[in-house]
Amino acid sequence: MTGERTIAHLDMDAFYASVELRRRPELRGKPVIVCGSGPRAVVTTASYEARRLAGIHSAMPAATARRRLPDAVYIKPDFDAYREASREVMAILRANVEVVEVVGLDEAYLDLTGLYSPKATMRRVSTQILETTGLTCSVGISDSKLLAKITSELGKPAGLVVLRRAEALERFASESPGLIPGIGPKTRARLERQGLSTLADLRRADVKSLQATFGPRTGPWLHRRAQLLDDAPLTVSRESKSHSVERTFDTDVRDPQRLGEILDTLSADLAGRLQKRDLRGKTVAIKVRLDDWTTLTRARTVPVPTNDAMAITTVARDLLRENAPQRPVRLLGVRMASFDRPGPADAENPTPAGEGGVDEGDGEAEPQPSAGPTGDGGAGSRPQLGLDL
Ligand code: DCP
Ligand code: MG
Repeated sequence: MTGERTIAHLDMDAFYASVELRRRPELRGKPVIVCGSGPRAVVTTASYEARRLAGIHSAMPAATARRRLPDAVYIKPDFDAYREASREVMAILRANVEVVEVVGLDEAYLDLTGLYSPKATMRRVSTQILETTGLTCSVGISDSKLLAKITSELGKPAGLVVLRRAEALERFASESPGLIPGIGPKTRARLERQGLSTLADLRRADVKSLQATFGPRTGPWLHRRAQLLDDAPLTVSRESKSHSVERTFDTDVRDPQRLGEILDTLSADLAGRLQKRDLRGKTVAIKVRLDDWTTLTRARTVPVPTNDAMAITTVARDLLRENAPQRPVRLLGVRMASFDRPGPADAENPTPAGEGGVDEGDGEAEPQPSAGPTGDGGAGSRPQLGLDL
């Protein structure tokens, strides 16, 4: 990538909680916590009031939240509502900006390179989101995905911050390296043991010694990240490249025959969508998430592009048979990719990136057991090993 880029990162504020408040405005101003009720439930979202009052945050055990803040309003997650709200938001982004990378349900990167006023564009987008959906978001504008993501945090909630790399280097010099998405507590601790406790320290560190300590990929990656350099391109959302349908069950399903029938239904649904768009694909994939959250995706390519329900479910059933789940299944999905012509960028079917991906299994709408840094652009520029993501 050459030349200066302008990238925005947009992240919805307290997303699930805000969607809940939209339909229950009488709760505004109260601490609101969205979480399940089971013994292992975690907080998915805490409203800013709950964060301020008691430091409640995503991924905290729900039991801890209830102990700290028994009088808060506790709401069970309603993923359909969050998906619907996400769809509205992402449609607005796509209507305003050509290159949009959706990450999960509540984040996106936008390429604003060459626009006359990136800030004015993003102000317009945020206003439109607020007017159309009643939800607020925060936006960071900078030179890369990495910096845009860090910058969007600075103005939360409802902020719009522009921060270019030169300023960022100064501003964050004495911050912990943990500020960088992808540098988790374990890496931070290792860095500290090397005497590298700030970004400035890390910036001055010799790349060879980082390499010796962290390995041939992670060492140079850390060195580059410390300079706040990142040239990862935007990955335009997958929905134009593939279509998928998936279903999370109310209770986990074990019976192979029942799973087969569900695949029939999902395949028929998918075929209908493809037919409506006159799309035929060659790669059929299934996604299986087990009750312990392990997620498996398997794909198979057929010789002739198809959008026929029978043809799809035959492949899907084969894939399931060959990869028979060893535990109860909580989610099943079917996906079609490798179309015979490029699909239209499709704001009607914004299966969020990462949801139902053929080759990835996170970025989900449902709470993750452990909340790692999200939206870092995935594989792009990040080493796969050595970091506690
Ligand atoms: N989420 C989740 N489990 C987590 C983290 C997040 O289910 N461990 C869900 C709920 C959040 C949504 O993803 O509402 C977006 O995550 P963010 O990290 O962007 O958090 P919020 O949007 O809630 O708050 P913020 O205003 O800090 O962005
Ligand atoms: Mg958010």
